[in-house]
Amino acid sequence: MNTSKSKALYEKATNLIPGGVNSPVRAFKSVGLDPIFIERAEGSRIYDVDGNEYIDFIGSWGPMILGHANKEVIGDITEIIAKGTSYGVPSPLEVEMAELIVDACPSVERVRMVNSGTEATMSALRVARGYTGRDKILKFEGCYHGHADNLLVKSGSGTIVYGVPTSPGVPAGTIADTLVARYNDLESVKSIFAEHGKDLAAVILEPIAGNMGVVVPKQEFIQGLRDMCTENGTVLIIDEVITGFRVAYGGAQETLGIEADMTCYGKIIGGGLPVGAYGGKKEIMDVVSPVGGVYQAGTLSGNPLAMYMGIQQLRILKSRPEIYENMEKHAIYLEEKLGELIAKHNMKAQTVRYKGMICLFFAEGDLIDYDAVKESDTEVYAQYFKGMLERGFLLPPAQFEGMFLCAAHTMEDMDAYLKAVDEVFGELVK
Ligand code: KE4
Repeated sequence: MNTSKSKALYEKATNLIPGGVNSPVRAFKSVGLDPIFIERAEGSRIYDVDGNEYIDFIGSWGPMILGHANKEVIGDITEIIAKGTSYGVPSPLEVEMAELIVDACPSVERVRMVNSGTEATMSALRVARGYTGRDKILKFEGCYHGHADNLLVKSGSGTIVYGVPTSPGVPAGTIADTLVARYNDLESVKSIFAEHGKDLAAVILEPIAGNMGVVVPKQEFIQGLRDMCTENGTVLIIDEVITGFRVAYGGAQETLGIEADMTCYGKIIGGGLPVGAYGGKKEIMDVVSPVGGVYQAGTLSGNPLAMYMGIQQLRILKSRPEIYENMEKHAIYLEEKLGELIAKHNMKAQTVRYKGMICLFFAEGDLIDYDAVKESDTEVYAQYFKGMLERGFLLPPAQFEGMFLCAAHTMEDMDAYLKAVDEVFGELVK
């Protein structure tokens, strides 16, 4: 397939932008290819600058749940733009967005808009620390909550408790209060609470771990976290940047039947424009400036365009529950048919699915935590990605990301994907 224009753009971009991309995963490094550059997208289709068409399973990593360039989401955006694009003073659209989020999630009584998921989680942790007067936070190995310094932490060698930075430039002091436990391992959490419980400001977790591919929480793990946070006065922050409005309109808190103290959002609530939000119980959020002393601010927070696109998207999702039913139906179909293809080709692979979220892992075993999923064969994934790209399917260029389905995908898209998988599996060097 011809990718000459992408290659020329990439060559130019790498002399202007680190790695030629504005977010590392877009560089296709994990799959050993040069990235394609996108010209346009519509519905479930995306087109690169060389005119190649793909069925898109990245969906901008989540925001495009209704498909690209959805005319109902776009609505009257040009009229909104004509009114001005940013005021620096409150506007009605911010109130409407806040109302939609508060109505959608019972545990969110107050919400603050920011400009990315990173800002949301970074701010939520500061609020939790300000509210509790405590410093320590607990995250889980394999979960990603954006690139704030105190969250770029992985478990230390052997000692699962105190983390080590996952990135240069993160001072040891910044992560000295970040503890790390194993996802789905309540015992690893109990021992941390036993030693640090009264110093723990917050526990933050992905309710379904979308940055390990798709890893599903055990119900007792989630409930155990909730109980331990309640007993210790620790703020339970559920990071719904991926799952919010994706697994259900009420997010993972609805489907898991769990109530957070604070919730973080991003992606879907912006309809494809830059956005994030954090919210929670009134008692906690009242510490946020200008009500309380915890400072957090943003020039473009609540930007009218992002609010408008997000409101349009949320209104459609709220009014059409069949969107979630259809995405789950597609995911179940893929789970079933991929299982058949894995058996047919005797692949060391499996799918993990939660509602409409699904990941094809080239791994065996019980994929319940990072130690398990990191055994995936990323080389085979790279071959699968390449083979699918050449057949017109754009998958996440990394094994540890799930496929993002959207309302614009059809059963024909699913069958076309499966037909291509059958061919690619037949070619793979296992
Ligand atoms: P952003 O700052 O990228 O808007 O959100 C950070 C974030 C927070 N929490 C969760 C659970 C997330 O998944 C993310 C960001 N997700 C990645 C992909 N899994 C974004 C893609 C990228 O980094 O380019």
